[in-house]
Amino acid sequence: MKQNQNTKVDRQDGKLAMAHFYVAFTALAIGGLAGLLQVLVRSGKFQLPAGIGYYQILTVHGVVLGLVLTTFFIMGFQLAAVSKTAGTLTKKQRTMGWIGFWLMTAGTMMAAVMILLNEASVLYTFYAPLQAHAIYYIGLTFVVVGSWFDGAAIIMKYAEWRRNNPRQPSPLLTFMSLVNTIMWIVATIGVAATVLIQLLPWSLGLVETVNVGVSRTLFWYFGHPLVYFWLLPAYMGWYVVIPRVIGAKIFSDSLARMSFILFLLFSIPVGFHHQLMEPGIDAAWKFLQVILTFLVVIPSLMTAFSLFATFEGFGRSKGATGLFGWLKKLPWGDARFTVPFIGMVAFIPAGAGGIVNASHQMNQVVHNTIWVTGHFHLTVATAVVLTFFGISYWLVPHLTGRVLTKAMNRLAITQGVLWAIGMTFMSGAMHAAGLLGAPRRSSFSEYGGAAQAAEWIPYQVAQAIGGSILFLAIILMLYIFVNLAFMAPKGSEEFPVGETAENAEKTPLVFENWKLWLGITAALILFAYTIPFIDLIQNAPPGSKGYKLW
Ligand code: HAS
Repeated sequence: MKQNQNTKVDRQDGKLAMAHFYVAFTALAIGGLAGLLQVLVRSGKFQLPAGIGYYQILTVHGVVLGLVLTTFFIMGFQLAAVSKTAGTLTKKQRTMGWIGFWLMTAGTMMAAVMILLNEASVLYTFYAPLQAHAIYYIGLTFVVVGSWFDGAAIIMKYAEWRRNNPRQPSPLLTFMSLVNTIMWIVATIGVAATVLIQLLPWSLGLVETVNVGVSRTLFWYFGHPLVYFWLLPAYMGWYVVIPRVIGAKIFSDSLARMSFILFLLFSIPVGFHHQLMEPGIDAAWKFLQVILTFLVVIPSLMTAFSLFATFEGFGRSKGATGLFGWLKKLPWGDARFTVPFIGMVAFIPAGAGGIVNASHQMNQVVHNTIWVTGHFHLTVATAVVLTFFGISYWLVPHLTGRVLTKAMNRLAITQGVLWAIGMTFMSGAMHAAGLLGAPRRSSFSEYGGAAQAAEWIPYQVAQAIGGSILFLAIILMLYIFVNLAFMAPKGSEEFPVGETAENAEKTPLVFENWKLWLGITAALILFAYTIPFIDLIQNAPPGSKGYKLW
């Protein structure tokens, strides 16, 4: 489909997206500082001042980076992408977006205050029986409900576009934003259920106990699609933006849509792969969800295939020869390409690690070790976040009417390279220490004796070195963000939207058949979860009274 490359995101829509980015990058500053403190504490060479607890800092880090930075960035990016490709938001749609933004911001403040008061040191997964102050749960509910308002704006724009353009495939970026939004809404029903039906009444003292198995299962019903909610906007950048940045075409519009639909279908009924070591869930259901997990790997393999095809096709069109000759033809001096590319390279070992995690027997080796922390620092904290940074390098100046100068572009590449070095140390050491059995989510002092800890000290030091380099990279990123938002020279920066290769097949309309896709999604969820939930509720442990959710 032909895109008008010169269309700019409307100024009002740009303000809405930028509001989301201000919160996202403030979260990066706070969460990054908490991360630095954590690796220093884990190295055993530093103690937190003023009675601040390790779990308090860990909660700040996880909530602020894993939930706040991501949700605000993603919603801001998707709103801008929809406005660019499906047209300026109507007043009603924009108002929905603003309501969403303010609800999410209010919720974030509520949760943040509770964490700072040490009333909610329950980590970003807030598993029962850890209990937080009710205001923390209410705050998180506001964040989720706010994101639904943002999502409603995206859905409304898509519906309007389809009405005005019958029997035509929607613009690819709009389609992708819509799929990610639908997946998010379906997934957040799980977390909303555990918070509103279980955790909040329990925290308010209305009930005495909680069915922990049910609450963890509802959390992971949400928790795995959550990681794809982070990933899909990065894939939007890889499929649609990167081809335009390097001067190539999108390999196949249909393949891109197909992979997004597969994520919608298979990302939700797989939460048990986070619970493989837990009692209360029959092994047969775990096995089924492991199979479904391997199915959700397929769209990532399709993405890798498509990206290799785009890069190789482009390189060969420029005269590249040999197996990897195309690598030399890529625009290494352009931060909009190089920084997300580092993310793609990181995603190869990251994905392989995910496959290890999902393999039931191997999960016994790595579960609850710091290997898992290493895994998610390569996935979300490198592949995804570096792509978000790469997007910011052109999107922020596009929205603020400024340009990415040569000096900022150089600094941005330095930022990406520093990130790669820091993360190689930090995540590499986490993977290695995890294989030696080092636990995750625990501070140095809780390792159970110096002799045991001694084995892991070199790895803790490597993590501290890596974490400190990463913190430098965060400072650079924040500096570049402030420059692009407020100081860079005025001008016009392109919003790059790729076009499909001329010889690609026509996109079939079946991808827009939501009755079909939502129907299959619902059927798979019901199949994978109904009986296990009945089991968990009927066979709740002794001590649960009356209604077995508590
Ligand atoms: Fe995961 C735990 C399985 C992907 C995030 N994961 C986590 C946790 C997080 C997380 C946050 O089965 C911890 C949760 C907690 O707090 O407990 N994960 C997987 C699998 C995948 C996977 C099978 N995870 C992700 C992504 C994440 C993420 C994406 C965030 C964005 N994960 C697990 C499991 C656990 C888990 C278990 C529980 C562990 C436990 O025991 O607790 C797959 O989706 C991965 C598929 C990916 C690929 C890679 C494709 C490569 C591409 C790049 C192409 C590169 C190019 C450049 C073209 C198959 C697309 C080429 C250039 C050259 C020069 C070569």
